[in-house]
Amino acid sequence: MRTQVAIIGAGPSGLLLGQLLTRHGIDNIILENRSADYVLGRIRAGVIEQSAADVFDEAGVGARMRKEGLLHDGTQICFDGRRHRIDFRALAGKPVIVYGQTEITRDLMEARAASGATTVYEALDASLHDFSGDKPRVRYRKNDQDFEIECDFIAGCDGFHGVSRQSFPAGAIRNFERVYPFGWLGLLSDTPPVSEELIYIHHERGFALCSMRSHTRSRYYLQCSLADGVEDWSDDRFWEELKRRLDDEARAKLVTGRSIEKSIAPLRSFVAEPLRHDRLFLAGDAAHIVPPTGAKGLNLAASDVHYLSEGLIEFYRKGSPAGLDRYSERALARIWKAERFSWWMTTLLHKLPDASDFDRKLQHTELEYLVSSEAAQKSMAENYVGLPY
Ligand code: FAS
Ligand code: PHB
Repeated sequence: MRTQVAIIGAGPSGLLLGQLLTRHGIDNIILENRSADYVLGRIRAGVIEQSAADVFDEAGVGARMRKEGLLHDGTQICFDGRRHRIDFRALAGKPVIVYGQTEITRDLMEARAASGATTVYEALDASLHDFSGDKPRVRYRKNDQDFEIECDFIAGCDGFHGVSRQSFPAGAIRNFERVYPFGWLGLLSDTPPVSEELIYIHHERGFALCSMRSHTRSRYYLQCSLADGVEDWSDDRFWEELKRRLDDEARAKLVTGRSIEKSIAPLRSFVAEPLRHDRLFLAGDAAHIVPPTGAKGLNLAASDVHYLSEGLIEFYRKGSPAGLDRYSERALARIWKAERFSWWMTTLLHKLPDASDFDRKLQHTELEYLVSSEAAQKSMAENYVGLPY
């Protein structure tokens, strides 16, 4: 088989890149080692920046998001049992869109199927070859048969545990990482949200987040120990712990119900540099991970793909490598700012196990400063709604 761009991974990054390239007449094949149903079954991000929404529009997959997504003009920060609103519209001039990653992925899958572009699901043991020359190749196995794809470029969109970043030659990539000593226990339920906007809660028992997918479907998170397994958390235990961390008004409004999904995600900050080795590029979680506190993971994937697709389109349309040569530096500039913000939100809001009394006083002072300073709120708002591309 031959294509122009071989994409590894059919998560949001791979599907979005594939859709943009296809719309510009650039042939591409996506290899995904899981089934489409498995990919759709993963419950992840919920908040879309306007800039990412614009990329989804450009890819022709923004219609349902614009119709069904919820526009949020602000968010709530809760500590000491009191809520404080951060007004995105007033402080940063725009809202965010609350729309589940699952739905974006579904929209991208449907658009790709309609375009006739090739996605190979359950493509196993992908291996990347000769990407330092001008004839890169990707090999994979499907139904006990071996296949090989010749291509011009390989886009590694295969997430943190994928094969692409691991395929960089030894010494050709540097990893920067911070692992947090706690996880997020997430629960999805067909119950009405406790408030119109998201509530980020700093509590002595641990962080909690009240989010949503619609007016009838809620998404909640509790900071939990990394020693916890999902089996340790019955629905009843989850709801009782969440009630302890909610303020009085939210506790009174909380509607509990059966979980339709429950999972624990570890939290880490991670960046790989550079994002390119000759004809192999990294985008999305293959290149970086952020703690979900700042709702940046999916949105960074969108900006990476925006930059990379621009470079590839310029290469095929004008024969210029300039955009591809700038990709890594351009993407990393925005990635590191999102890493900073996600780290700041995480250390501000979570119960930090190894914090001294001084650290805890400083954390509380940071919260008090945020809710009492317009300048501090403006900084949070401009980062939360998304810095410019
Ligand atoms: P993804 O990991 O989504 O997709 C990579 C794809 O590549 C997967 O489908 C995988 O099966 C495939 N793949 C892997 N190895 C392969 C191989 N060798 N061959 C072929 N295919 C391969 N972000 C937020 O903003 N908010 C959140 O609340 C949030 N929660 C998250 C919870 C979890 C458990 C995780 C892991 C991430 C979460 N994220 C969250 C971040 C998440 O939304 C990512 O940023 C987003 O999925 C990035 O998309 P991709 O880069 O496509 O990576
Ligand atoms: C979610 O709804 O899944 C969500 C929202 C905001 C975050 C993280 C996750 O910061």
